[in-house]
Amino acid sequence: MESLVLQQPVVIAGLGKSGLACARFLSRRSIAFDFVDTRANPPHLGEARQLPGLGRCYLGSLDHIETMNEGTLILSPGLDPQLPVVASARERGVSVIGEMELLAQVRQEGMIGITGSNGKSTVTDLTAHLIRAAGKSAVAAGNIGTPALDVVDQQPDADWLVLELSSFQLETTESLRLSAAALLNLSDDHLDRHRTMQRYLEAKRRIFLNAGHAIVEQRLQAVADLPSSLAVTRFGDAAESEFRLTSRDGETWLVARDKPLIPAARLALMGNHNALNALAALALLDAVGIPVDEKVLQALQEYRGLPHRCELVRTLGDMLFVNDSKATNVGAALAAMDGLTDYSGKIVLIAGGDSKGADLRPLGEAIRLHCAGLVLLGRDGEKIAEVAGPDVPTLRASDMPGAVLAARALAREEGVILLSPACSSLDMYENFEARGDAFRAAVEQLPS
Ligand code: UMA
Ligand code: ADP
Repeated sequence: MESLVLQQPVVIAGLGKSGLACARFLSRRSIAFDFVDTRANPPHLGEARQLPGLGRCYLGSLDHIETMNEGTLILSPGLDPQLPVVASARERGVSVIGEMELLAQVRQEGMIGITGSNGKSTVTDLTAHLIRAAGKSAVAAGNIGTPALDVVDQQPDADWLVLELSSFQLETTESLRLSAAALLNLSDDHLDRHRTMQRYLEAKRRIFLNAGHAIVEQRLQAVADLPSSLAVTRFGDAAESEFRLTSRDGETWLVARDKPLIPAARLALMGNHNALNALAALALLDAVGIPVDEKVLQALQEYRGLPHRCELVRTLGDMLFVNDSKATNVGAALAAMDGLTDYSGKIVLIAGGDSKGADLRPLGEAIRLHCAGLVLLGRDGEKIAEVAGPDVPTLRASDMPGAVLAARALAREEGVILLSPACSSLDMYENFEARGDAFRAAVEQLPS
């Protein structure tokens, strides 16, 4: 195993998935560490206590960080680097890093990174799937749920690590060397933490530090402010994009460098936003020298996507039930409504939850344009009712079975009942998966 030197003391802040992966990584390298967590009983305490190398666990507050005058603080993504206790440790000379910075110390090649407000998991998973179809080994990791530090040690021979990188992870990353890095899109999200869109963008742009090739949604090229030395491929629906959607004989096609690839209608994925995601994945392969050949295009068409992202869960007569529980921000819900072009005006939207301080007005416009009805569920439902206005037929529900029944009551004979909440689920559910599972269960209960 390579040698890794971290200045002692080493303290891991946060004992979630990422913190535990950092601990295992250090433990395997015989590097001593302590833990600190604001929670009295953080999720992975039991497992962490078994690890050789663990010193002490300081639980219930981050106060222990105040005793650090040197050393390394490994911050979990859920903790804000701007917290006063962290900022002052940095000022005292403590090195504040995150999981991806540790990854950068042990792997410098064969890595692709993907960030953006929406579509990261889909593009990450799809890119790994397409690389495998091209005959190379690839593992998806990072924010998608499998910590990168587990993967790098368990599958060191993988040709490619395809990393989903959140703004939270990028904030504490300096040296990651990505062969190709994609910025998919940018819309209002996580402003409760980043405060301004500018700071949110600054975090996302860090994906291009040291990158070999940038893949950027065409409209974002200007704001991404890329160094002129960096090779750039644009994707989007405008003519100047190297990877673009183009209308040919009334059909939308995916086109790469003027070569038509396949009609978008052949994708198993639903919605225009997913056709853009497909272009981003193809552009990433192209950027790292993997040819977009017949095998890759076949695998692209067969790819059905991840659960909870515009996932068709049932058809009843001419009524579709679509689970888009992962739409935890306004941009994602807009993409779902805009993307279901054949059903505009016939959508009954189930929305609400924790809106994370977002500007909901664009959601109101889309609801008025595309929806036959609106069902509100969760904390910020009334804020959505306000932006949608009085002309949209609206019902309120207190649980998911009630929401699905209310949506049916508002729906016409044909159309889509769409769970695309535009909000995080955490006011009512453990996570977006639990919310999506509750939707699926309620839909399955409906009599045929
Ligand atoms: N927390 C505390 N006290 C602490 C430390 C954390 O209350 O001392 C809270 C955080 O505020 C947060 C929760 O615990 O509400 C989880 O934070 P964490 O840093 O422990 O998270 P992990 O379990 O390590 O999971 C993280 C990512 N979570 C976050 O960024 C919040 C996971 O992304 C990721 O899959 C995992 O690492 C593996 O890399 C999840 C996520 O929600 C899916 N990401 C956000 C998003 O996609 O929008 C960015
Ligand atoms: P992320 O990992 O960035 O959260 P996901 O692939 O998990 O992205 O999708 C999250 C949500 O965003 C889903 O509701 C999905 O339908 C929607 N979505 C996916 N791709 C895009 C896109 N390119 N633009 C806007 N919304 C998207």
